[in-house]
Amino acid sequence: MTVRVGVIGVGMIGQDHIRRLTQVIAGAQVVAVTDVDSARAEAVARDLPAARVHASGQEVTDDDHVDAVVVTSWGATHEEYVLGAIAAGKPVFCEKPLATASAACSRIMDAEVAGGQRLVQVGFMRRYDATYRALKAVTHDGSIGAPLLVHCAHRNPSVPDFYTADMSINDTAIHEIDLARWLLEEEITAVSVRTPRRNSRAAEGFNDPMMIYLETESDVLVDVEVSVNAAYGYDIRGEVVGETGTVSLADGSGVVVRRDGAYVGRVPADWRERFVRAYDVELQEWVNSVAAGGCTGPSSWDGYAATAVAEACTQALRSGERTPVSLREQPDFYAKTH
Ligand code: NAI
Ligand code: ISE
Repeated sequence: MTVRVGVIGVGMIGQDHIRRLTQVIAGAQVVAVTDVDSARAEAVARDLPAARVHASGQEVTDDDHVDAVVVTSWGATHEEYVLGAIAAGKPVFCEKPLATASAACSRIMDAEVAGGQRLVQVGFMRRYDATYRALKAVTHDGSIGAPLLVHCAHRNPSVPDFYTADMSINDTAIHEIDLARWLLEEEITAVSVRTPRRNSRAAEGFNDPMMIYLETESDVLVDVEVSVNAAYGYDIRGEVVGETGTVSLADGSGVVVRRDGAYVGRVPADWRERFVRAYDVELQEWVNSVAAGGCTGPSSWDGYAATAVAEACTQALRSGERTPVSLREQPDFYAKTH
């Protein structure tokens, strides 16, 4: 079966996912696209012989030729389109964050539960990255003892002018928030945020970098450095400290050149380069699950929990206080899927 996909929002990652749906992975065809920038949607569709251009996301979710929907518009618009796909009974792959407010994520969960079947997968692609999978395997195989601390760094070389400190949390650090839950297989119970001297490349009043501290149910402490003006490249780091050893992501995945008394490796330019294979695996598994009539991967609950933690971090950034995270009761519908 070929899964006919409609894509809502064809900016950077929308186009990258269309490329992989059409050129990299098997079993999918892009049959519809839309964007509030209609000229961009037209331009993208020119290279997609089977794709119609729709005037709105609602037209995509309602299109009878669309079997499944990919939502890659701005975070604040996700709720409307995910709810539209659920109402149409169609599987939907929604880029992170599931929504920018936990109340919106809650409404998505309620609609999905009422429909009686899982339809939503959230784009937390690090769960599909080979190095993070290896990190998780060692964390749980007993070889380093029980985890005590997790150190993370999430460095972007730069961000667009409209980026804000809140987005450093709900658009960037949200990856580590999900990662901590997935890696440690427990929820986050409290958060704190500290801000050092501002990077002079950041806009006035923009707290960059920042340090986020996440506390888990079993009292593991996760620290996350978020820097979005790091200049030198896209650098993602992670280390788990256990009772008797540590495990960390290795530097780079390419080669190291030794010459002239120095050794040099490559720092990825951006998330597309660093996580290219993770996105491929993620979307292939999504297409496979849709073709098989099911839904796997990060769920609406995972999207909700991550956004609820991000909200607590935003509050902690403003107040300077350690802030508890309060999650609603997990519906039975979402069996523990870590
Ligand atoms: P972008 O700004 O490059 O693209 C977004 C596109 O959506 C634009 O073309 C815009 O015109 C369109 N759009 C906005 N509102 C719309 C609406 N209501 N209906 C239809 N189209 C609309 O942004 P980018 O970087 O592609 O990010 C999009 C989403 O993907 C965000 O949620 C972002 O957090 C996520 N993302 C995830 C990544 C990951 O590593 N998993 C990497 C990059 C982005
Ligand atoms: C972007 O939206 C992503 O999701 C990238 O993975 C992340 O590294 C970047 O900071 C975000 O802006």
